[in-house]
Amino acid sequence: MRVDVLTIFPDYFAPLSLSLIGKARTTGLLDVGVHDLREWTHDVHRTVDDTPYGGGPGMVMRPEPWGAAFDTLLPVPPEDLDVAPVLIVPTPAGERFSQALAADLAAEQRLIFACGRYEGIDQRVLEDAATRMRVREVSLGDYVLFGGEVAVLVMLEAVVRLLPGVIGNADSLTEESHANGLLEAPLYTKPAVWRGREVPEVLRSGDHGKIAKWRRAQSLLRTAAQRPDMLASAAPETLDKHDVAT
Ligand code: 6GU
Repeated sequence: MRVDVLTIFPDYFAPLSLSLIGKARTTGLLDVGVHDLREWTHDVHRTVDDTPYGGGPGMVMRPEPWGAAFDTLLPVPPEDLDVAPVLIVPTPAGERFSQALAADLAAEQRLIFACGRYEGIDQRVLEDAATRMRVREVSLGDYVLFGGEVAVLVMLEAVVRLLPGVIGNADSLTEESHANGLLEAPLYTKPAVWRGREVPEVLRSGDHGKIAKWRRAQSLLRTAAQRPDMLASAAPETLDKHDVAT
């Protein structure tokens, strides 16, 4: 997968050299380019923002540097939008990011992230980009960040770990929270007793059928306690006959 990030703070992306994302890059599973948007300014102050038309607080990102940057990253407009990159614009005004969206993005060849700062980006940038890319405005949740940079780190981590070959044991991806519409059961490791607290006996029983049932019950209880919204909106097949007490 090829990923380009446009930002006025490239230093935010130093962590992309660490840990498993760094390894995905050195092994060639992931190719990342981080670009300073100010490279596409021409004035002495390298201006990227201006006051909002119609008034209001703060500043808005001017369209010209973005347009020039997209022209550089995508010099030939794709024949077909289906094979065009996906442009992701992090904004609290976007659709909610989710494991399902991460999985969709992990199936793409090329992603471009456009990190807004200040109050946001001139909307014409997104309209113009949509003639050459599949544009998605994406929000992490109902709170406001200074800019899109940290949100891009979050989204990239969720996407990259789904790329084939990045996580050694693919079972990790199917067992985890949000993989199946429920939260994962609690986890335990050695020692069997720690500060007087015992690991649940069933997990040490070696009875894989009992263990699976216990984990399923714990998943349901935890989801009901922490995320009742997930149970309320669960597809019927998320819950099944195994969940009826016997
Ligand atoms: Cl994706 N970007 C910004 N700037 N703020 C946010 C967000 C994204 N998601 C929640 N708040």
